Amino acid sequence: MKNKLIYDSDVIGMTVIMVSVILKEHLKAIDTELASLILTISKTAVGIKERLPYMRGIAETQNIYGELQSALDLWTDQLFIEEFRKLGLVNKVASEEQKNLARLNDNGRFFVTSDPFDGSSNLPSNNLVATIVGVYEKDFYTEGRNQVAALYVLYGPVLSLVYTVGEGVHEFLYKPSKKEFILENENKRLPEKGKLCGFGGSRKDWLPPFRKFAEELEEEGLKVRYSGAFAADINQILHYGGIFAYPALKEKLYGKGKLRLLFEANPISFVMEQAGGASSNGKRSILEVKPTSLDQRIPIYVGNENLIKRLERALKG
Ligand code: AFP
Repeated sequence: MKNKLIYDSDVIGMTVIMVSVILKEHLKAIDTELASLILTISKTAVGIKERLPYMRGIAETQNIYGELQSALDLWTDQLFIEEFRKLGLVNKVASEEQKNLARLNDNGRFFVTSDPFDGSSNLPSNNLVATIVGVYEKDFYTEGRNQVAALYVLYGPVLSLVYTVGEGVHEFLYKPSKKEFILENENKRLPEKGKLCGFGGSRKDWLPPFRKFAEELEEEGLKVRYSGAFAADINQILHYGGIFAYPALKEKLYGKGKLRLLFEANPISFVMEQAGGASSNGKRSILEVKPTSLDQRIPIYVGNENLIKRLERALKG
């Protein structure tokens, strides 16, 4: 029983002995500066979760994509940037909510991409929201494969954090009584057989090959679940297997896809590939695409490898 902690020991009078690993301990296995960065994000997320109920308004400003921002989009963005500044390890931050890069420390080692508040249109209906972060060294203008870490936080019924540093995917749940993120799943893998599918956009705007593919999956019994927050949709694919897509739509809408390569697609694809899944822009892995601009959008398909391969064949025609 050495190194094992007693955890939740008073369940109906029984003593339950479980290994309880906190995030800080788990991060001891990785580079110390990267560990500090991930810990900073986790602590900031706890503060955000606490403030969520009080900050649900619209800010009446627009982000770089012309979308109306919520108060939380702006506040979380500023908060993460401030915390990164204090940490001193971050060189620049590229954020979905900022027109320009935030230049924090010329000597900082990390280049951070952030969608600080993913799924803000879920606020009025009280559905899930999230934070998505990608971490690079040297530059943002490189393939997603070169990320040194990626993670997302879900502000769900339980605050959760899923991270990878390129050696598997680990999921933590926040336990308020302990004020700690506790390891829930180490080296989490997608289940071999996928159960779910979730597709963004409207069926009428999908291109015919994708529409046919989606209908085939539904006929084969994959259940449709779509939340409107990318990280939340991905988390259910991580747990139940299947495929998520925000496909290319008819040209006038999102011919080049809706989701953002740097802020959303790259970090999530890194996590999914590390969990044994695959990602694609319809032709090749998202992680092989070199960005040409910070605000680049991309069609995205992620999930079980067999489904992604099949999708690529279906789109080829
Ligand atoms: P917001 O953060 O602006 O709500 O956008 C969320 C998002 O980028 C992504 O998280 C969702 O998968 C997708 O947009 C939802 O788009 P639809 O509203 O078209 O379903």
